[in-house]
Amino acid sequence: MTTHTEAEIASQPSCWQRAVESVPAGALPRRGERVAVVGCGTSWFIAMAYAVLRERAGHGETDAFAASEAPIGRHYDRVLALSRSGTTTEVLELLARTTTKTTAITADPKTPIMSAADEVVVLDYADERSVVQTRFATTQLAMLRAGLGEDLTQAIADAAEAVAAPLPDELVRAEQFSFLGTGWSVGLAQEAALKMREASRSWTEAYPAMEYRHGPISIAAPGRVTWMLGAAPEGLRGQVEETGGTFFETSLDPMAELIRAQRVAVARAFDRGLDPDEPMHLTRSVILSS
Ligand code: F1P
Repeated sequence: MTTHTEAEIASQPSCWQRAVESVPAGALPRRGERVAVVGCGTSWFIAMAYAVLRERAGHGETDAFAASEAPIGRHYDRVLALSRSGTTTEVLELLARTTTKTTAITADPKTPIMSAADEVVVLDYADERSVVQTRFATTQLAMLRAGLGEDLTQAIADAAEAVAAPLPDELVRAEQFSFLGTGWSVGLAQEAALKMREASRSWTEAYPAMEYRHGPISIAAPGRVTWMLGAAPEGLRGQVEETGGTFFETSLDPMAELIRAQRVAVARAFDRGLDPDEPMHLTRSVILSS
Protein backbone atom coordinates (compact mmCIF):
# COMPACT_ATOMS: atom_id res chain seq x y z
CA MET A 1 0.00 0.00 0.00
CA THR A 2 1.27 3.47 -0.86
CA THR A 3 1.56 5.96 2.00
CA HIS A 4 0.13 9.48 1.73
CA THR A 5 3.69 10.78 1.75
CA GLU A 6 4.68 8.68 -1.25
CA ALA A 7 1.57 9.65 -3.22
CA GLU A 8 2.14 13.33 -2.50
CA ILE A 9 5.80 13.14 -3.47
CA ALA A 10 4.85 11.49 -6.77
CA SER A 11 2.26 14.15 -7.60
CA GLN A 12 4.79 16.99 -7.69
CA PRO A 13 5.29 17.22 -11.48
CA SER A 14 1.55 17.70 -12.06
CA CYS A 15 1.21 20.09 -9.11
CA TRP A 16 4.07 22.22 -10.45
CA GLN A 17 2.45 22.27 -13.87
CA ARG A 18 -0.78 23.53 -12.34
CA ALA A 19 1.13 26.12 -10.30
CA VAL A 20 2.86 27.66 -13.32
CA GLU A 21 -0.46 27.81 -15.15
CA SER A 22 -2.22 29.62 -12.30
CA VAL A 23 0.11 32.29 -10.95
CA PRO A 24 -2.17 34.82 -9.18
CA ALA A 25 -2.26 38.21 -10.84
CA GLY A 26 -2.13 40.34 -7.66
CA ALA A 27 -1.27 39.32 -4.09
CA LEU A 28 2.35 38.30 -4.68
CA PRO A 29 5.12 40.85 -3.97
CA ARG A 30 5.15 43.58 -6.60
CA ARG A 31 8.28 44.35 -8.58
CA GLY A 32 10.49 46.86 -6.72
CA GLU A 33 9.08 46.18 -3.28
CA ARG A 34 11.43 45.46 -0.39
CA VAL A 35 10.18 42.18 0.98
CA ALA A 36 10.64 40.02 4.09
CA VAL A 37 9.63 36.40 3.53
CA VAL A 38 8.86 34.43 6.71
CA GLY A 39 7.90 30.92 7.71
CA CYS A 40 8.76 28.08 10.08
CA GLY A 41 10.48 24.79 9.34
CA THR A 42 10.04 23.82 5.69
CA SER A 43 8.31 27.12 4.98
CA TRP A 44 11.35 29.05 6.24
CA PHE A 45 13.63 27.11 3.90
CA ILE A 46 11.32 27.80 0.95
CA ALA A 47 11.40 31.46 1.99
CA MET A 48 15.22 31.36 1.82
CA ALA A 49 15.14 29.94 -1.71
CA TYR A 50 12.58 32.46 -2.95
CA ALA A 51 14.42 35.42 -1.39
CA VAL A 52 17.56 34.65 -3.39
CA LEU A 53 15.63 34.03 -6.61
CA ARG A 54 13.57 37.20 -6.32
CA GLU A 55 16.53 39.45 -5.64
CA ARG A 56 18.54 37.75 -8.41
CA ALA A 57 15.67 38.30 -10.85
CA GLY A 58 15.88 42.03 -10.13
CA HIS A 59 12.48 42.26 -8.40
CA GLY A 60 13.85 43.95 -5.29
CA GLU A 61 15.69 43.39 -2.02
CA THR A 62 14.33 40.28 -0.35
CA ASP A 63 15.23 38.79 3.02
CA ALA A 64 14.12 35.51 4.55
CA PHE A 65 13.58 34.95 8.26
CA ALA A 66 12.34 32.26 10.58
CA ALA A 67 9.03 33.81 11.65
CA SER A 68 10.14 33.81 15.28
CA GLU A 69 13.27 35.83 14.44
CA ALA A 70 11.95 38.39 11.93
CA PRO A 71 13.15 41.92 12.84
CA ILE A 72 9.78 43.53 13.27
CA GLY A 73 10.99 47.15 13.34
CA ARG A 74 12.89 47.09 10.04
CA HIS A 75 11.44 48.78 6.99
CA TYR A 76 9.86 46.48 4.43
CA ASP A 77 7.17 47.18 1.85
CA ARG A 78 5.66 43.73 2.31
CA VAL A 79 5.86 40.69 4.52
CA LEU A 80 5.22 37.44 2.64
CA ALA A 81 4.22 34.70 5.09
CA LEU A 82 4.39 31.06 4.01
CA SER A 83 2.36 28.51 5.96
CA ARG A 84 0.82 25.33 4.59
CA SER A 85 -1.37 24.86 7.64
CA GLY A 86 -2.33 28.51 8.13
CA THR A 87 -2.21 27.86 11.88
CA THR A 88 1.46 28.11 12.87
CA THR A 89 1.66 30.31 15.98
CA GLU A 90 4.87 32.20 15.21
CA VAL A 91 3.60 33.14 11.73
CA LEU A 92 0.22 34.31 13.02
CA GLU A 93 1.86 36.31 15.81
CA LEU A 94 4.14 38.06 13.35
CA LEU A 95 1.22 38.91 11.06
CA ALA A 96 -0.67 40.31 14.05
CA ARG A 97 2.26 42.47 15.16
CA THR A 98 3.50 43.96 11.93
CA THR A 99 2.15 47.19 10.47
CA THR A 100 3.62 46.31 7.06
CA LYS A 101 1.41 45.16 4.19
CA THR A 102 1.15 41.36 4.27
CA THR A 103 0.55 38.49 1.88
CA ALA A 104 0.17 34.88 2.96
CA ILE A 105 0.38 31.67 0.97
CA THR A 106 -1.44 28.71 2.48
CA ALA A 107 -3.05 25.40 1.59
CA ASP A 108 -6.06 25.70 3.85
CA PRO A 109 -8.70 28.42 3.35
CA LYS A 110 -10.46 27.52 6.60
CA THR A 111 -7.71 28.77 8.89
CA PRO A 112 -6.86 31.98 10.83
CA ILE A 113 -4.22 33.08 8.33
CA MET A 114 -7.05 34.02 5.91
CA SER A 115 -7.99 37.03 8.04
CA ALA A 116 -4.53 37.61 9.54
CA ALA A 117 -2.98 38.66 6.20
CA ASP A 118 -4.07 41.51 3.91
CA GLU A 119 -3.88 39.31 0.81
CA VAL A 120 -3.91 35.52 0.61
CA VAL A 121 -3.00 33.00 -2.06
CA VAL A 122 -4.60 29.58 -1.50
CA LEU A 123 -2.97 26.53 -3.08
CA ASP A 124 -5.55 24.03 -1.79
CA TYR A 125 -4.86 21.60 -4.63
CA ALA A 126 -1.36 21.06 -3.21
CA ASP A 127 -2.47 20.46 0.40
CA GLU A 128 -1.24 17.25 2.02
CA ARG A 129 -2.46 14.48 4.31
CA SER A 130 1.15 13.91 5.30
CA VAL A 131 2.61 15.70 8.32
CA VAL A 132 5.94 16.28 6.60
CA GLN A 133 5.70 18.77 3.77
CA THR A 134 6.73 17.75 0.31
CA ARG A 135 4.47 18.83 -2.54
CA PHE A 136 2.98 21.94 -0.93
CA ALA A 137 6.43 23.38 -0.34
CA THR A 138 7.71 22.77 -3.84
CA THR A 139 4.44 23.71 -5.56
CA GLN A 140 4.48 27.02 -3.71
CA LEU A 141 8.05 27.62 -4.85
CA ALA A 142 7.14 26.62 -8.42
CA MET A 143 4.38 29.23 -8.37
CA LEU A 144 6.72 31.86 -6.94
CA ARG A 145 9.41 31.04 -9.52
CA ALA A 146 6.89 31.31 -12.34
CA GLY A 147 5.76 34.63 -10.84
CA LEU A 148 9.33 35.88 -11.28
CA GLY A 149 9.11 35.05 -14.98
CA GLU A 150 11.04 31.77 -14.83
CA ASP A 151 10.23 29.07 -17.39
CA LEU A 152 9.85 25.83 -15.42
CA THR A 153 9.50 23.45 -18.38
CA GLN A 154 12.88 21.82 -17.69
CA ALA A 155 12.32 21.76 -13.94
CA ILE A 156 9.02 19.91 -14.44
CA ALA A 157 10.67 17.41 -16.81
CA ASP A 158 13.43 16.95 -14.18
CA ALA A 159 10.75 16.38 -11.53
CA ALA A 160 9.22 13.60 -13.64
CA GLU A 161 12.66 12.00 -13.80
CA ALA A 162 13.28 12.42 -10.06
CA VAL A 163 9.93 10.81 -9.22
CA ALA A 164 10.67 7.72 -11.33
CA ALA A 165 14.44 7.11 -11.15
CA PRO A 166 15.66 4.12 -9.11
CA LEU A 167 17.23 5.20 -5.82
CA PRO A 168 20.94 4.41 -5.50
CA ASP A 169 21.48 1.94 -2.68
CA GLU A 170 24.39 3.95 -1.27
CA LEU A 171 21.94 6.80 -0.57
CA VAL A 172 19.36 4.59 1.10
CA ARG A 173 21.99 2.93 3.27
CA ALA A 174 24.32 5.87 4.04
CA GLU A 175 25.26 6.63 7.62
CA GLN A 176 25.13 10.43 7.30
CA PHE A 177 24.28 13.18 4.78
CA SER A 178 25.58 16.70 4.29
CA PHE A 179 23.42 18.62 1.81
CA LEU A 180 25.04 21.53 0.00
CA GLY A 181 23.67 24.34 -2.12
CA THR A 182 24.66 27.67 -3.62
CA GLY A 183 22.45 30.74 -3.99
CA TRP A 184 18.80 29.70 -3.96
CA SER A 185 19.62 26.02 -3.48
CA VAL A 186 21.06 26.70 0.00
CA GLY A 187 17.46 26.82 1.29
CA LEU A 188 16.64 23.62 -0.59
CA ALA A 189 19.69 21.90 0.91
CA GLN A 190 18.37 22.85 4.35
CA GLU A 191 14.97 21.47 3.39
CA ALA A 192 16.41 18.18 2.09
CA ALA A 193 18.27 17.75 5.38
CA LEU A 194 15.14 18.55 7.40
CA LYS A 195 13.08 16.07 5.35
CA MET A 196 15.55 13.31 6.01
CA ARG A 197 15.48 14.07 9.75
CA GLU A 198 11.69 14.36 9.94
CA ALA A 199 10.76 11.29 7.89
CA SER A 200 13.61 8.93 8.73
CA ARG A 201 15.37 10.33 11.83
CA SER A 202 18.61 10.37 9.83
CA TRP A 203 21.74 12.31 10.80
CA THR A 204 21.85 15.18 8.31
CA GLU A 205 23.47 18.58 8.03
CA ALA A 206 23.26 21.37 5.43
CA TYR A 207 25.58 24.17 4.38
CA PRO A 208 26.29 26.66 1.62
CA ALA A 209 28.66 24.64 -0.63
CA MET A 210 31.61 27.03 -0.23
CA GLU A 211 31.29 26.79 3.56
CA TYR A 212 31.70 23.01 3.51
CA ARG A 213 35.48 23.21 3.34
CA HIS A 214 35.49 25.53 6.36
CA GLY A 215 35.02 22.75 8.88
CA PRO A 216 32.03 20.54 8.00
CA ILE A 217 34.12 18.42 5.62
CA SER A 218 35.62 16.89 8.79
CA ILE A 219 32.46 14.77 8.94
CA ALA A 220 33.02 13.22 5.47
CA ALA A 221 34.02 9.53 5.60
CA PRO A 222 33.33 6.23 3.86
CA GLY A 223 29.63 5.43 4.02
CA ARG A 224 28.69 9.11 4.36
CA VAL A 225 27.24 11.24 1.57
CA THR A 226 27.89 14.83 0.54
CA TRP A 227 24.89 15.65 -1.65
CA MET A 228 25.09 18.71 -3.88
CA LEU A 229 21.89 20.45 -5.04
CA GLY A 230 22.87 22.32 -8.20
CA ALA A 231 26.35 22.68 -9.68
CA ALA A 232 29.28 21.99 -7.32
CA PRO A 233 32.14 24.44 -6.77
CA GLU A 234 35.31 23.42 -8.55
CA GLY A 235 37.43 20.86 -6.77
CA LEU A 236 34.90 19.95 -4.11
CA ARG A 237 34.11 16.50 -5.46
CA GLY A 238 37.83 15.57 -5.40
CA GLN A 239 38.25 16.82 -1.84
CA VAL A 240 35.28 14.82 -0.58
CA GLU A 241 36.37 11.71 -2.46
CA GLU A 242 39.81 11.96 -0.84
CA THR A 243 38.11 11.37 2.51
CA GLY A 244 36.55 8.16 1.18
CA GLY A 245 33.09 9.78 1.34
CA THR A 246 30.57 9.73 -1.50
CA PHE A 247 29.96 12.92 -3.48
CA PHE A 248 26.51 12.86 -5.07
CA GLU A 249 25.61 15.40 -7.73
CA THR A 250 23.26 15.43 -10.74
CA SER A 251 22.32 18.00 -13.35
CA LEU A 252 18.67 18.13 -12.27
CA ASP A 253 17.01 21.38 -11.26
CA PRO A 254 17.65 21.64 -7.47
CA MET A 255 13.90 21.62 -6.77
CA ALA A 256 13.67 18.28 -8.62
CA GLU A 257 16.74 17.00 -6.80
CA LEU A 258 14.86 17.74 -3.59
CA ILE A 259 12.26 15.19 -4.74
CA ARG A 260 14.96 12.53 -4.85
CA ALA A 261 15.96 13.44 -1.28
CA GLN A 262 12.29 13.17 -0.22
CA ARG A 263 12.14 9.69 -1.76
CA VAL A 264 15.37 8.62 -0.06
CA ALA A 265 13.90 9.87 3.23
CA VAL A 266 10.84 7.64 2.74
CA ALA A 267 12.94 4.64 1.70
CA ARG A 268 15.12 5.06 4.79
CA ALA A 269 12.03 5.37 6.99
CA PHE A 270 10.78 1.99 5.73
CA ASP A 271 14.26 0.55 6.15
CA ARG A 272 14.23 1.57 9.82
CA GLY A 273 10.71 0.32 10.44
CA LEU A 274 9.28 3.85 10.63
CA ASP A 275 5.97 5.00 9.14
CA PRO A 276 6.62 8.15 7.06
CA ASP A 277 2.95 9.12 7.54
CA GLU A 278 3.44 9.13 11.32
CA PRO A 279 6.76 10.94 11.92
CA MET A 280 7.96 10.85 15.50
CA HIS A 281 7.49 13.92 17.69
CA LEU A 282 5.88 15.97 14.89
CA THR A 283 2.47 17.46 14.25
CA ARG A 284 1.08 19.04 11.07
CA SER A 285 1.71 22.45 12.52
CA VAL A 286 3.05 23.86 15.75
CA ILE A 287 0.30 25.62 17.70
CA LEU A 288 1.63 27.09 20.93
CA SER A 289 -0.72 27.83 23.80
CA SER A 290 -0.35 31.33 25.24
C1 F1P B 1 5.61 24.58 9.28
C2 F1P B 1 6.16 23.35 10.01
C3 F1P B 1 6.49 22.19 9.08
C4 F1P B 1 7.06 21.02 9.85
C5 F1P B 1 6.24 20.61 11.07
C6 F1P B 1 5.73 21.79 11.85
O1 F1P B 1 4.29 24.47 8.98
O2 F1P B 1 7.34 23.80 10.66
O3 F1P B 1 7.43 22.58 8.11
O4 F1P B 1 7.18 19.92 9.01
O5 F1P B 1 5.21 19.75 10.75
O6 F1P B 1 5.26 22.87 10.98
P1 F1P B 1 3.43 25.53 8.16
O7 F1P B 1 3.45 26.85 8.90
O8 F1P B 1 4.01 25.67 6.80
O9 F1P B 1 2.06 24.90 8.14
